[in-house]
Amino acid sequence: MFDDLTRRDLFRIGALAGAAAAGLGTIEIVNQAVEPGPRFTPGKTTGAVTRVPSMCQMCTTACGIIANVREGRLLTIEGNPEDPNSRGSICAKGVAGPSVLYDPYRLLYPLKRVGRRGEGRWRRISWEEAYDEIADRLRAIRESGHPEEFALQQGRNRSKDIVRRFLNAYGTPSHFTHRALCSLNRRAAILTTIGESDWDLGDFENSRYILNFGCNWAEAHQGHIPVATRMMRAREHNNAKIVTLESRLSNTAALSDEWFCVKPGTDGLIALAMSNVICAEGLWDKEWFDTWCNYPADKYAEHVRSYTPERAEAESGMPATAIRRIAREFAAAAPRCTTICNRGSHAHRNGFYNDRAITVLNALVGNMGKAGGWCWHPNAEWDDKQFPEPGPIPPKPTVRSVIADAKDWPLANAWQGREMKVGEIVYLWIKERRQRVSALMTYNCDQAWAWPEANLVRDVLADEELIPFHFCMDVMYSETAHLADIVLPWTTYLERWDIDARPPQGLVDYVGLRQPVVRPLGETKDLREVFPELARRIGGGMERYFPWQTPEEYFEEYFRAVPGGLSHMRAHGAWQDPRKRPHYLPYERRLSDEELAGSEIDEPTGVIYKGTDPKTGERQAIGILINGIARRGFTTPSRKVEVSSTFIAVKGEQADKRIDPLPIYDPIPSHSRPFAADELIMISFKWNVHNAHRTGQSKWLQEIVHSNPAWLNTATAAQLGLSEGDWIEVTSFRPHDPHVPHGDGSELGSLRTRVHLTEGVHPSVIAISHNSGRSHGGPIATNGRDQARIPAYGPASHDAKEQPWWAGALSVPQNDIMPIYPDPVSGQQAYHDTIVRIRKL
Ligand SMILES: Nc1nc2c(c(=O)[nH]1)N[C@H]1C(S)=C(S)[C@@H](COP(=O)(O)OP(=O)(O)OC[C@H]3O[C@@H](n4cnc5c(=O)[nH]c(N)nc54)[C@H](O)[C@@H]3O)O[C@H]1N2
Ligand SMILES: Nc1nc2c(c(=O)[nH]1)N[C@H]1C(S)=C(S)[C@@H](COP(=O)(O)OP(=O)(O)OC[C@H]3O[C@@H](n4cnc5c(=O)[nH]c(N)nc54)[C@H](O)[C@@H]3O)O[C@H]1N2
Ligand code: SF4
Ligand SMILES: [Mo]
Repeated sequence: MFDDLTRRDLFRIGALAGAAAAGLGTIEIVNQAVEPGPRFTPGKTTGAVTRVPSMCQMCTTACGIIANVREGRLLTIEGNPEDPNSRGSICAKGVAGPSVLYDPYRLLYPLKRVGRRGEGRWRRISWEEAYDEIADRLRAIRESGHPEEFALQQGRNRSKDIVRRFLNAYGTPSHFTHRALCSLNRRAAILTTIGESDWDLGDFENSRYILNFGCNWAEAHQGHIPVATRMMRAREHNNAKIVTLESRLSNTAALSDEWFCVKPGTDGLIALAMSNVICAEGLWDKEWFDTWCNYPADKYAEHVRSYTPERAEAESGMPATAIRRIAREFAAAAPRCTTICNRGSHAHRNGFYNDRAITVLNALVGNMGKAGGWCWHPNAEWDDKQFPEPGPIPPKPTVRSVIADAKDWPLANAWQGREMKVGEIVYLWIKERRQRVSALMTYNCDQAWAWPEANLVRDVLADEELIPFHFCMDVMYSETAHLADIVLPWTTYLERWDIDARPPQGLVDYVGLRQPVVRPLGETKDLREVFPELARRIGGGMERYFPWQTPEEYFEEYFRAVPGGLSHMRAHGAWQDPRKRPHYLPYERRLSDEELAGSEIDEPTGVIYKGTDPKTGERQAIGILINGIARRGFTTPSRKVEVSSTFIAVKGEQADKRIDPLPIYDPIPSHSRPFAADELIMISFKWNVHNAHRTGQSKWLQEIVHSNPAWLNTATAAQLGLSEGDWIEVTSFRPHDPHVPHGDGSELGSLRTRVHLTEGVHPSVIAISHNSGRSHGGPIATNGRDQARIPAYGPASHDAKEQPWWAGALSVPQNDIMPIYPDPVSGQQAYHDTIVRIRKL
């Protein structure tokens, strides 16, 4: 069943799985994107419609959009062809922006709680009153000499400059992020291996072979539309083959030429087995590996010898014959072949090693930095040297934060300036009183629903002793807002300003502008207004870092380097420097005489040093001598691809943990024993039409997907006597793992749900999507459950009395039974490793 399936088979199974409906949406959008649309005329008005370019933020991909606005009202949203990343395409979520902007259950006015925290009783207050109370609280904490006791919890924030500025000006390092819940392992693996970037950008459009380890690019991925459109072009123009390893028949699997249904947590083993085949059969680019890697190819061949395809088959379920065949095909397409991976491979207890193994698979075939190969760009956003943040810049805080430092995880904060933070332990550690939090601001985040052990998060947020003051800024009422003392109504992405850009799929960086396309509704405000005002009221010198009167003034300065400045950006939405070239083969660049002047060469290694690193005070490497030529090399300590990393081994020793310097397969302890018949591995996934909390209140998107039954394999269901739609109880367990907090194997919790039977999921897996189970936010988000009338809802909510037609549809909060489960090396939350037992009800 899970052997080599053809694409036709997959579409058939897709239809059986019921996944094809959403897949059709994806296919249409992708095809539509193949040819970019005509250049639009900036600011041109057709009839009474004005076209305003901006950037989407329905997910973090930040595609360029054009808003069609008539008489101050947003009508429709389409793609901006001038955005070099998304090139005129957007997805269903992007199109649904108006349903969020005009959601009747949006928060339009500030609120203060009356009664107990979490009781849900609110009084509408003025901004003046909100500012006064917040500023008084924050001033008192700052003046007490413990600024770290003010913490900010954020999620997928795209206004980093203003957040950083405020926290630094205040002097608090207690900045809690979502990074460890999201992409930490992938980033840590890439930084360890190539140094220069924490994000790989396969050159898909020019590729001939794409090997996908657990990335759902047709529905999710941080580069969703830019990646998906390039994949489809590669297929059309280069006859590229796409092979996907997935534990579930995602729409990406359905769009691939071949899909292999793998057991969770085994992608790294498969990559090592493929490496074994490539080495053993001499399919490698040995010369490239020996030139550019810090570990000899022959020794690597020895290292991977025990990872045989047969062993990988036994653990992953992917047939050894297929592992051999795919490895050969991948190597034959080199250098125009690349891997892609994401949370499917890395959001695991062993995810750091998995992604290291996948990354090094590319080095073996010598495709790194080459056209059609595995590429990257040093700027994951805009070029901050070309676009420096307008001064005055506040210094970094000098006090420490126990929680933000998270020293138990050696790689969490290993890279200066790229602090990963271990977000999933924050509320546990607050509960354990490892650090006092006197005031918490929640911004752009619904941690009470999106974080593992969401029950624990809610308990801690509700406890006024643990967190004496909590204010939350959000567009919509959320599970987290429900547990605040003050709620501030935030503008949507369609009413606010940002400088933004994402890792450039075309390998040339660019810069974009998010600008208000309509006036903010009600009394909503953005941080760019709120933080300067709070800084002025808190005083004590903070205010001097906010000299601008308006965001326009600030962005005039930020976009100075664009010819035409802010007005160009307002008219076009994006800009790319025409002098810049794609970041191919950066390591081969010859160092100039000027660069070499005053440098010294370390004879045994060939590393070229010049001056000292201002941050570390150590000698600064600038290049490497390769066959007598001084080249730039990789920006790792050895200036080569670090197949073996001393850096991580040392980091491990410092934290009393062993980290293997080489990519290895580290079996997940709780998966390595025989399972009882009712035991399964619970995984999570995302739908193309949802972006967690952000889209939960979009009527247009909820109409399409508003439920999350548990996917179960038909064969597994037959063994357990389950039929389609049956109710089950799912009980989860913490891992049996001394490296995990409270890793004693104990029971965590249960939820009741119904099963959806499909052949499109691994037999040992139960898959539940993260789009449902909301308990607050009005009837659209909660399938009719929440009828509370919050005094901050707009007048339109009074007309929205009718229930949505899907009221009562099944909707379960997966994170209530998801254990806190950090990868012991990095701190990445393992979202796909939980052992559960199921019982028919
Ligand atoms: N079970 C499970 N849990 C997961 C995941 C999973 O796959 N499964 N994924 C994890 C991942 S990868 C991440 S990054 C985190 C993300 O977790 P969050 O960062 O909490 O997720 P978001 O849905 O982006 O919601 C953030 C907040 O943004 C607000 N928001 C800001 N601006 C706007 C706007 O303009 N419009 C709208 N509609 N809302 C806005 C929303 O109201 C919301 O409160 O969740 C993690 N949690
Ligand atoms: N529509 C939509 N798009 C989004 C987001 C969203 O919420 N919705 N969120 C954005 C964010 S913040 C992120 S981090 C990205 C995440 O983007 P992705 O990582 O691409 O998406 P996920 O759904 O988190 O996980 C990918 C897939 O891994 C599969 N999987 C689980 N375990 C394994 C395994 O062991 N091996 C393999 N091969 N597959 C496995 C799951 O079935 C799932 O489909 O998406 C971004 N884009
Ligand atoms: S991929 Fe994300 S940023 Fe792009 S249009 Fe869709 S929701 Fe918006
Ligand atoms: Mo994420």
